[in-house]
Amino acid sequence: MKKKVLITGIMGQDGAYLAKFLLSKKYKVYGAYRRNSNYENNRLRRLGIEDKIELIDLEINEFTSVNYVINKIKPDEIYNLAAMSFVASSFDQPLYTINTNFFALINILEVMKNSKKKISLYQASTSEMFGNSTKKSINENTNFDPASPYGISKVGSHYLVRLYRKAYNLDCCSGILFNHESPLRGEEFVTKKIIRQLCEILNNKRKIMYLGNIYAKRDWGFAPDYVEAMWKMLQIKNKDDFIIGTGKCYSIKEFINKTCKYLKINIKWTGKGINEKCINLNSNKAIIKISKKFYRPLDVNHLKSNPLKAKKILNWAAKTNLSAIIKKMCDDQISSFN
Ligand code: NAP
Ligand code: F7E
Repeated sequence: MKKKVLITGIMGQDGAYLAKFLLSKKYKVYGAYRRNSNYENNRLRRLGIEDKIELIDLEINEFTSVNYVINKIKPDEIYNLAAMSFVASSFDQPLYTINTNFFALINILEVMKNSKKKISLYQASTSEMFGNSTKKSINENTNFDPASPYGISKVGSHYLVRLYRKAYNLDCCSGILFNHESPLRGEEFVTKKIIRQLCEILNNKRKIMYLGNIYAKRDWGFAPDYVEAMWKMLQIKNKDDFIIGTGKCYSIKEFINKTCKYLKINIKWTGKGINEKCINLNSNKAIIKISKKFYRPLDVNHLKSNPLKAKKILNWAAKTNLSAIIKKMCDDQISSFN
């Protein structure tokens, strides 16, 4: 019989890639979504899997809804990916963020605790839990120091999963994933924003883009590589938490330089701080300026993973480097204009 899986946040970047991956592993995929969303840019359709998934309307913050859906499907595995995932917005909507990212998980864990069937759970933890850790590279033993309501909501969830694993012997784990990007990345995240807006500038659809802190560094991987790591975590017998990343990090400015190189836009940087600008050498005009609007009340300046444990125990390592990710995202963006 086919294994059954329930994915919350199925309409998001990771939900879509994970669904595609699990279909290739012959799972019966149930996708939980919220009915009132706008699905113009339906990622499941973009991956050609929309018709292969059973979509289920689920209110993750309503215990009765979560209880009903899980007991009806009786999944073998649950991947809890639904979240208010945009760190900047979490400063404006702290309560909503904590409701979605923390309290909803209690509903799932409580249903699992009372279920006769053994269900395995994957929880989407994040490098944001480490905040401005002073460690040069982060592993599973690094202390948490979250720097946003988003980070705090995810630390809480991370500890909930550990608690239910230890106290009730539930088969659950958390993947501590560093930033991962793809052509399906949400428009608000910095990689997608940079690529979209630079492609628009190249195609004379836009004159200028505004960014915030371009000196923050991130460990960027490729989302399809990372969903495989999620699945691998649920296949091991003794559940544990794993860091998933590339082990390399780059600043936003370096990301821009690499993207401009791929798009063949000749640039130079001038000025400092809020007056820093990126000039297009062909037109001699500024194409990037800094705006305070995109600064966060508190930012995470440096994130680099040490994914050794995942390599040793899961035999998982990131396959796609940053230049390859930029190429895929730029090619997809350019083709969307045609
Ligand atoms: P995403 O594209 O923003 O997708 C999140 C999904 O959650 C969306 O489908 C969204 O629904 C859904 N959602 C948001 N609020 C909800 C609510 N109140 N009720 C039900 N569903 C809700 O995020 P992602 O990049 O795929 O990330 C997946 C998970 O991994 C998230 O938990 C994120 O926090 C975590 N994570 C991501 C990264 C990363 O770099 N991508 C790294 C570490 C951890 P709509 O489609 O209706 O908006
Ligand atoms: O910001 C800086 C910004 O929004 C990256 C989520 O998937 O990964 C993601 O969170 C950096 C930050 O991602 C702009 O200040 C500068 O330092 O792309 P981002 P994030 O905050 O790292 C983690 C692992 C998650 O778990 C999250 O769910 O870029 N930055 N200028 C900017 N960021 C944005 N969005 N827009 C700017 O204009």
